[in-house]
Amino acid sequence: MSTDLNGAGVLSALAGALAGGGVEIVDLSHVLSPEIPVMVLPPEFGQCQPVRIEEVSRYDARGPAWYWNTITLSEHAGTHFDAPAHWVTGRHLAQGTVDDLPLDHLVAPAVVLDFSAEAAADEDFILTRAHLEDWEAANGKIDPGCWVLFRTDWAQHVTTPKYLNLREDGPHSPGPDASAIEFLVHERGILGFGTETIGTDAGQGSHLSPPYPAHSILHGNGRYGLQCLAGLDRLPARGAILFAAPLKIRDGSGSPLRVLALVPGKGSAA
Ligand code: 23J
Ligand code: MN
Repeated sequence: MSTDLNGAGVLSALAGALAGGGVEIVDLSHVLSPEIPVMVLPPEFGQCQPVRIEEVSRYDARGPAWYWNTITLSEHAGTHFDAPAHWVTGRHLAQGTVDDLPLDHLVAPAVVLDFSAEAAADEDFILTRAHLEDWEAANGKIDPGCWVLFRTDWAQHVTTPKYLNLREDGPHSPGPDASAIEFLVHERGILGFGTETIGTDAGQGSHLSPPYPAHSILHGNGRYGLQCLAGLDRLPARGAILFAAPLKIRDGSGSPLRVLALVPGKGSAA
């Protein structure tokens, strides 16, 4: 890795690599539409509203030369960011809402943990500390300050009932247990944890200890979540840089966003 470049040199090299294909951009976001599935909670709780898109005008009598829509969005609809204040464990933390996050947390490296085979074999696959230790033995240590992205290939189910996988006892999808998140937060110092599923927690995460361990432990420690990611199959295990900047909603608990990754391009030297 070159450490001999100053900031201007880094940016100039990046501009060249972007123009020349040495660095490519991968979109990790789903299309935000009324069809995208949203979180379903037990009936006694308030619910996430679906996305609404209402046309104001489209080159017609309502506006002859312009097209625009009014959108209605849950803070947790579609590909979205979870801030510490989303969870009760993070309610008193400084810089816990999306309008007041450290900017250097919004652009950060990512590692991608491919557990797609395990998730295909078991829709309730639980990621544990032992899995992370095995992953590190094969791929190297997870760096502090990075996003950990949990690849399950669940994004491919986004247009089908399998995405939420709702049954009488609630949703079924893979996710981490407390041992995995405690390891990542306390022993690896990660920035946040991203998933392809509807939440950072497993579908049956309410039955784990503590309930919803990813939300509880990540946010209680000032860490972030990303949900409903797509395109993780296009990222290297390490070396990507993520741009994940939520909307600046006053006191917002989270926000839909466009997540972009910079990755080495096909034409680039290793
Ligand atoms: C509210 C309550 C429970 C959960 C969630 C939201 C999410 O997964 C979310 O979108 O953050 S588990
Ligand atoms: Mn969320």
